[in-house]
Amino acid sequence: MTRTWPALAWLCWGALAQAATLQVTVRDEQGRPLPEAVVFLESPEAARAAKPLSGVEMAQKDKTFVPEAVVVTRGTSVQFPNRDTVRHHVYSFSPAKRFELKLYIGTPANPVSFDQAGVVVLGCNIHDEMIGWILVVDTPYFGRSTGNGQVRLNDVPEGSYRLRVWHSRLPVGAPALDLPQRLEAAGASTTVTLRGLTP
Ligand SMILES: [Cu+2]
Repeated sequence: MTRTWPALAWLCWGALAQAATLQVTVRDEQGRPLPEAVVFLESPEAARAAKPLSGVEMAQKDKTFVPEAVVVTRGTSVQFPNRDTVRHHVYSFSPAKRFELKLYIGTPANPVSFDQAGVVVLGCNIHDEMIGWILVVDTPYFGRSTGNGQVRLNDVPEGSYRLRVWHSRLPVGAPALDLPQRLEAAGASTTVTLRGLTP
């Protein structure tokens, strides 16, 4: 009889796990606040809680990707509307997603589905200067740092995570920073430094 208690206690604890807030400050190697860093929390539970996003676009306007970088959850389909009058030919050779959208104007009929977590670097066959990024994450807990280098992740269940930090100025192919992060109900705050950024 008493043997069932630990299991019951575990179930109750799971149901009562409280949502907490993680505050992250991201800095560059010189200690300056780093805007536009993507911060996300990974765990097996987070992967199970992640759902594909809807209505995500990576447009092209004035021969640039707009926005320059997009964060999506695994399984998200992304549209690539061309808002220029010239044709684009968007491709990626990244292991997380290889694809190409051959010369087109307007919006290609089929969105591109991103089913594997990782960094997808986008280019255009016609315009070499065009570069964009799609960061595919396997968690619903992500955010982007503002001008002061800060990110708040709200409503995250307490638990043990891997704190990941990525920026488009990391060298191509470099993995996101990866640190253990414990989150208690009272919340937590931490400061991380991203090294090796390109100018
Ligand atoms: Cu182009």
